[in-house]
Amino acid sequence: MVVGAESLNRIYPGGEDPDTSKPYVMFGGTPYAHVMIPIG
Ligand SMILES: [Cu+2]
Repeated sequence: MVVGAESLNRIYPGGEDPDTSKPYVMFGGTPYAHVMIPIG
C-alpha cells in the first residue's frame, strides 16, 4: 500500500467497485486514501 497522498485520486481509479487486478485508490477522498497495488 502507498499511504498518504491525496493527489493519488487523480492518478488511479477508485470508486466502490474497483478493478482489483490493477492499482486502485482505497478510501479515496479521506485521510486514509492509499493506492492498492496487486501482487502476484
Ligand atoms: Cu487498501
